[in-house]
Amino acid sequence: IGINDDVTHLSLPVTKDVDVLGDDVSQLIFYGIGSDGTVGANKNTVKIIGENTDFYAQAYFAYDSKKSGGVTRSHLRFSKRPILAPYLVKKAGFISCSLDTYVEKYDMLADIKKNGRFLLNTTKSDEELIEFMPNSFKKQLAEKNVKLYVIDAVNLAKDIGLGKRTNTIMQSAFFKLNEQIMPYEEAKELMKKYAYKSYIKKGQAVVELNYKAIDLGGEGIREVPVDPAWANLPAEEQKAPKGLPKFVEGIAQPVNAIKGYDLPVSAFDGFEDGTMDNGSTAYEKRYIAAFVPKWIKENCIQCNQCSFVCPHAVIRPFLSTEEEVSKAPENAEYLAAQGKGFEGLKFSIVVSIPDCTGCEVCVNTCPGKKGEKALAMMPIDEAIHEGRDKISDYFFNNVTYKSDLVDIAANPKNSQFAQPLFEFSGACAGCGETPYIKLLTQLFGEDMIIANATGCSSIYGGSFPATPYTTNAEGRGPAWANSLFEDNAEFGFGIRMGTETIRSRIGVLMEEGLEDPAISEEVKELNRAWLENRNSSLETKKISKALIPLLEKETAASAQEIYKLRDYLNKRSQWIIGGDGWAYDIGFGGLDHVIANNEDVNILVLDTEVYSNTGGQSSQSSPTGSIAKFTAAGKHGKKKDLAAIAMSYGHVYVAQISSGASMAQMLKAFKEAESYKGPSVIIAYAPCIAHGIKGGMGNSQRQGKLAVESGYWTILRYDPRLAAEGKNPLQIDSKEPDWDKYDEFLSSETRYAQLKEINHEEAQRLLELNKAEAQRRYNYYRRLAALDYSA
Ligand SMILES: Cc1ncc(C[n+]2csc(CCOP(=O)(O)OP(=O)(O)O)c2C)c(N)n1
Ligand code: SF4
Ligand code: SF4
Ligand code: SF4
Repeated sequence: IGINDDVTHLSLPVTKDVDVLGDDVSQLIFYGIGSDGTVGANKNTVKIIGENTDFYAQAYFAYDSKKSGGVTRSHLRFSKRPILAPYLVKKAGFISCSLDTYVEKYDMLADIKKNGRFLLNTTKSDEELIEFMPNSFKKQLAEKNVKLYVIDAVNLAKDIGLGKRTNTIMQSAFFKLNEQIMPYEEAKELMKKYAYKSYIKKGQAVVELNYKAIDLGGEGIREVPVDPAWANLPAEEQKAPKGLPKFVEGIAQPVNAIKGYDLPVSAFDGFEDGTMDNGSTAYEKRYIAAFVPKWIKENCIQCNQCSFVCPHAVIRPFLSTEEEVSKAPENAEYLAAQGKGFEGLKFSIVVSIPDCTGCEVCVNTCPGKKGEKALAMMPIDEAIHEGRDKISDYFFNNVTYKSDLVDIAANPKNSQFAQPLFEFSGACAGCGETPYIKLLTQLFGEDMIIANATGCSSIYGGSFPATPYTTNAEGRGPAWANSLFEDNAEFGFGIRMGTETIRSRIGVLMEEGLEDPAISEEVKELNRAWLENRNSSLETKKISKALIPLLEKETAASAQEIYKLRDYLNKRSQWIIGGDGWAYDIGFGGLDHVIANNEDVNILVLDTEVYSNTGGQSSQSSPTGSIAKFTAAGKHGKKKDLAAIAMSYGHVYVAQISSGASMAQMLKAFKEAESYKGPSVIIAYAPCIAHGIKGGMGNSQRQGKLAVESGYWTILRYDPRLAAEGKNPLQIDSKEPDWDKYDEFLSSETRYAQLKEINHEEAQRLLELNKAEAQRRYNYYRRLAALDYSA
């Protein structure tokens, strides 16, 4: 324990670790990718060894705060004597690493013993690997006389049909290389026994796949000879890019390299209050995907759907001018841009290779041409080899966004020409929540203030030192803060009241200015325009642009005060965001109180139908029969109808949306909610890893579509402005459901499909109730939508 306090000089010096454990203690570290199952496999390993040998076991798991795709470290010890040592392993005899790009990112060998063994999962050949490993890594391998083993678990898993799950293969490889703990054949039998327990709920087929993975893990290892001459390699030049923001260089990068512990107190100078620089995720460059999409331009219809659905804002359409084309890397690809106003521009779909999670949502959504998709996955090594990361670097940093050429809010295609001000978040690959937030920032990001409830959206939204909320070329972007789980609606409401109080002060000053002969006529004209259009984002944006430079020259006290308050001239777009655990349950009282008031706030509920962030506990949004934590045998109660509750007020704008079902309806709902001068509630169906979608999260958008087609989820909009015109305010936007597809939907998600296995007798009854409830809700909306409002 210690602290390097170079500010108050009250340091507690950090002493060197002392390792008092003998060589008879096996000390191991496993580097994994968040949600790849490494931690789960290690917990299993601890059970296997702890329960079946006379070894004592110690395990400690360290994570970052990415929802998935971050780095996990499992610190394990096994010994015949009781283990009296702090948890973090500092002298490992064996280190396993599930992702080869970590070799460049983390100083993993700092913690390996002399003569230790290092196991790496890589698709690279020996030659490619030797070329790829940085000198500092090779040098340590040679100096510490480490034995280097590799296994291509990625392709082994793919070949046997396990997709991206490499954890069991890596676990088996670990046992093969650590027979000092247990003979491999015995370990193999035990691994199979424990795999059966872990996976039988998912069916015998999954169990069999894991058996195969266990067999392959022992067979697929090869040793890569370490050249003793590597010890003499010169350390590589530090390639740190120039001009990085102070926050990124001084804090974010060391923390991301797992060197945050070494930071002195002075590194936090200027950041003492916990604020972060915007857009820090753009500097992470995680390279976590094994496969990334490539654009097949011949099949592209320039629809921008890939960009719309990408949960990570990684794939984007760019429009290049001739000049931008001339400066681009040679192998950049283009089509002639289609669309009014795009004459002379070139269209490209570009994937930011280092930020891609490989979720495949874009590929699965791409309509392509005549049945041929315009996107296909390719190995990331190949993409890098072809220089695709350099191309994306050029586009993302040098080609400007041409959003002013179109009305970005007119349709989903246009919306994607706007810069997302929420990018590269640490949400799970394929997350169903993030496309909603991304689109909001494309539409309103410049003037947005977000109050965020605790939940997944607060973790991927801002976990120190990473925030995906970023700024545009003019330095404008969303302001974001997280208060508590239980008070978020009130928190956002309070921010709105605060900003409006300041804007009211501007109004008073402008009224005063109109009477002041010292103020120019030009300024007065703009003051009048502002007073008339104070609540229009479009108009206030235009007015402030013209007014601010003029105010700078005015000497009157009122004008100077307005100049000081200039950040508040634009209408603010106040958003209150959170999950269903917040909105339906713990923050419901506050949400209800806020919508009962007639303030102009917009509430977005990211409805995963469970408390996703804490591992999938049941909420009032979870439907009957769904399996979640606390309802392991299927939920008996009903799903709350939040939309109906909100509609019952009459003055609240309400929408239910599902991006997979209708991008256009989702866009419409966002626009209407923002323009409505009262409270708005949008409930967004968000597929989540907690649902156990068959085929994985690459199908999240397809699932959102099926949910609506089958009647499981109804998309609708309730606009009180229509009632004022004598029209029915409620419109159901989905077609009459095809109820025959209902079972197809339920069977395609483990949260329902499993019920038949674990609660067979109840399954039919509960799932029928689930469907009956969906039908009741749909019929209720239909009746509401048919009411006559003309009288
Ligand atoms: C008062 C309180 N209770 C519990 C928690 C722990 N907690 C943090 S996030 C979360 C779940 C959030 O679920 P939800 O609102 O559905 O959002 P999601 O994670 O699904 O996006 C819980 C229970 C907390 N932070 N505060
Ligand atoms: S694979 Fe996923 S993260 Fe990568 S570009 Fe496609 S949708 Fe985005
Ligand atoms: S979704 Fe497919 S067709 Fe549409 S723009 Fe993207 S790559 Fe082109
Ligand atoms: S909502 Fe689900 S998929 Fe998205 S980040 Fe949270 S746990 Fe992952």
